[in-house]
Amino acid sequence: MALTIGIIGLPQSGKTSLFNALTQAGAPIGGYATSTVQANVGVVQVPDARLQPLADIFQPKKITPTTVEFVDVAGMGQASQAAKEKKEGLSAEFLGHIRNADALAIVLRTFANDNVTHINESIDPYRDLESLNAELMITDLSSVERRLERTSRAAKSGDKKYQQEVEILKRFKDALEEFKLVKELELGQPEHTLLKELFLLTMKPRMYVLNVSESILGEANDLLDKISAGENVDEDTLSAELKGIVKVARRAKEEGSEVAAVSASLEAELSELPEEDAQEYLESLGLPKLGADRVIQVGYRLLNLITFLTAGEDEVRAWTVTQGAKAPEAAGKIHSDIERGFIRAEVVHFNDFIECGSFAAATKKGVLRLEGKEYVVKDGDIAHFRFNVGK
Ligand SMILES: Nc1nc2c(ncn2[C@@H]2O[C@H](COP(=O)(O)OP(=O)(O)OP(=O)(O)O)[C@@H](O)[C@H]2O)c(=O)[nH]1
Ligand SMILES: [Mg+2]
Repeated sequence: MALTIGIIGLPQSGKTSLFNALTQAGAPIGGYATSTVQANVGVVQVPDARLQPLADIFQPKKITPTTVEFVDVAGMGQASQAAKEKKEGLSAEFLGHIRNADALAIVLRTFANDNVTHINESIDPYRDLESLNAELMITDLSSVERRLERTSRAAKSGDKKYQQEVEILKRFKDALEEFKLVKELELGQPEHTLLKELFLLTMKPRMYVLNVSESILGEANDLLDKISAGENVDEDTLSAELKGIVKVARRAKEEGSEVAAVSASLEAELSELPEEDAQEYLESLGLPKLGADRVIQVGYRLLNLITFLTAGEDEVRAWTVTQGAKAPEAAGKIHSDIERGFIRAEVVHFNDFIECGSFAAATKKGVLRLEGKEYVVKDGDIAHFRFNVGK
């Protein structure tokens, strides 16, 4: 189960640069609006500050972080004229890459660079976001309308199930026509069931990645922090770019999306250096730690994922489960046999473990517990599963 984050945005917004910063894949970037047609796919390790302290204790042969996959696709805003006239939205090829993404990272150009064409001519990340949203909404609208046509026909038989579906689809249609994201609606169980089949783009959890010039990266991050903390921001004194950032951040807060600022080209260059050198260079510029790491971590959170750990002399390892997963499901990530033969889990939270320094000390202190099938795994749990496959 590779969880995937789709990187989308207008042409020349820095998607491939971000992809390279994230994956260190060195995919070719374009200085001209010819847009990547082929998708770039890469798997990245999720940085986790808990792995090293555990490794210091266990001295394992191997340290294995958990991973997320990123897909970098062609720029949007270039839907063929024919498709636009028919109001079909995005091309089938583009959709093929993005329909199955579990979340979206939406890259918004906020850097000035006279050598790089901007299809909307000026720097305005909020306007660009609106135009991207419009395309996503038109695409969703066409999926919803097609389904509505089919369901309406079926509902004529008087079947209650279809009638309810028609009601739901109409609600989606109205929302999209009013320029709302489907994810902004209040959704109950019947809606969620239907949404599983519709793969709507405006339903996906999203993160806005403001791709800023390195000269304003520090300020951009300060602003994002202030807005997320609900502090006041005096907009009058801000430059046009920073105003744009504030608008995007407010919108993100309102709709429950995440937001991050990076300098994609700087980070793509830095990703080719050894990590320590990159970190040192950033510090010499007075910049915070790598934004790419933040994008990975935020993406991971967006997907509603949590990490549990296993630790021993062979390996210290991070594993991914969905929030709410119970102990046997977590065990199944390691091996299906362990899920099948699950007996109990020995669980100690990372923080407690680090205080104790060993499993023996944790047991003595009573922070290492035995948990059963119904135990809901928490982020940062260190687990050891007892199982019996002989059954
Ligand atoms: N100054 C500056 N230039 C950038 C930044 N990010 C990207 N660029 C430049 O913008 C151009 C386009 O970057 P890409 O990463 O190829 O953008 P893209 O969104 O993948 O472009 P398409 O795939 O063609 O849609 C390249 O010349 C990059 O060097 C940035 O943060 N600052
Ligand atoms: Mg590209």
